[in-house]
Amino acid sequence: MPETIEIIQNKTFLNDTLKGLKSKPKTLSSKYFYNKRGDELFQQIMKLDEYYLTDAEYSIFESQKDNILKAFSPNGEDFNLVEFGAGDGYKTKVLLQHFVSEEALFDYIPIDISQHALDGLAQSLAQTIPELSITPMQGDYFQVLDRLSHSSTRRNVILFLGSNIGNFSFDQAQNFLSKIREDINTGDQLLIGVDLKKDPTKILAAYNDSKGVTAAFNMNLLNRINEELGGNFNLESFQHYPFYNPVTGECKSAIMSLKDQEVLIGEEIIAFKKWETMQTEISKKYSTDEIQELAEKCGFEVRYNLEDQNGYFVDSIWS
Ligand code: AVJ
Repeated sequence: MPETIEIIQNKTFLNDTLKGLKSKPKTLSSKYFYNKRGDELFQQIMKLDEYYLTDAEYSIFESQKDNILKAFSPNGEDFNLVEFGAGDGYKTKVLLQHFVSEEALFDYIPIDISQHALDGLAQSLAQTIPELSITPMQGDYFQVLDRLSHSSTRRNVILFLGSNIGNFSFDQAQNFLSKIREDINTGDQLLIGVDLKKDPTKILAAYNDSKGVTAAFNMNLLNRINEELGGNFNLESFQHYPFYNPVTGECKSAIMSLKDQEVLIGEEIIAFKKWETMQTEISKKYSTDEIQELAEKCGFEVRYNLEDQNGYFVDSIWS
């Protein structure tokens, strides 16, 4: 990456970080989790027994792939399959493989802010599903969507998987989905993966696994600040602290200070009280009624709710 871009990006990272740490209560943005180490740790999280979300959505795709294709293209119409934040495509491959073997007419358009992630995905798909027509697009979701809705007469089907919607509060989710609604055309559809409210112990375990992978993922933010912003966080005097509120469905990850201390970030000093927290992430869980409410508020109609056999997770198809 050219040096100037790197400096600009670090400037945004620095500004966001200082702004969050000067807020009350302190926050850090989850969007900075995903550097190289963060990507690796997230891959490990998806393989943990306690992190049930990935398996649940995978099994929904395995058992419902035919119904999903029929929902997207009831009479064999061609379509764009647009994925927001495609990542490694582990679950999406189940659908892609099936759609290709059914000779569905579609172009797979993964969108990601990371060109690195897109390159890896395109490469692995070229090997596993060589017949697939794929057009990766790097950039902001809405810019790409806007371009697609205006340039193509094809139906657009948007995938937003893995409970990524959970990183928004209800209001933020409503804003995000309303913006999608404004950008798309009639007949377009959305498939959105949502983690359901369930036994709080089960949810909390998914964000506080026994191997400490999620703790390392969360605390990696402090490493990143140390390395990229000249911080001096001592990781020993902070602790991963997730907590779940069954009323709001919000599982929040935080990092807690274990003593009164001061931390230097570049030229700035940030003071922490013992037991003070920095909220790093929200992973919101929904009931099916709340999914219905969200869809209606954003101008969508819920067509299908596809649940896994344990009732942990739902892939909701909207039009
Ligand atoms: C990728 C945002 C869906 O919130 O469950 C996993 C990220 N954080 N473990 C989630 C995550 C801690 C994950 N999402």
